[in-house]
Amino acid sequence: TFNGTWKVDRNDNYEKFMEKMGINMVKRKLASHDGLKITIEQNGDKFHVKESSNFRTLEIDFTLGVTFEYSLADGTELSGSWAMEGDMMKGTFNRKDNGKLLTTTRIVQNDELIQSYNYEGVDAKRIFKKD
Ligand code: MYR
Repeated sequence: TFNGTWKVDRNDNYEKFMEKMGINMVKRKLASHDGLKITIEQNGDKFHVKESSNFRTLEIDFTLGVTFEYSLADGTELSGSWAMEGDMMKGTFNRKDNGKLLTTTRIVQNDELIQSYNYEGVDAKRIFKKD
């Protein structure tokens, strides 16, 4: 289950990923130590996610398979949706500014939530532990 509060523990290739996204070095440095915490409440197809980091706090509701809008901390807007594939969440989003695809997955393994990201051929991961 994805339910619970998850705090980022470590990143894998996240700075390279952000560079590909066009985020400048100062912001990348800050973002790689953003203390991101996410609280996930799943009820069937419906999710409520609370996000908090050094940058902001926000709450978002979405339903699997239903398109919604999401803005990154730097203001970049995405539009897309999450789907469930087995025990993996698969997100398919497009940047609104250039139309390019950003894909992401979430899976819980060994008490860790692993979120992967892909943009323009660059893969990254953020690994979260139960808070
Ligand atoms: C959620 O489920 O937490 C809300 C929706 C998340 C949408 C996609 C997340 C992609 C985040 C990419 C971070 C990139 C930073 C450069």
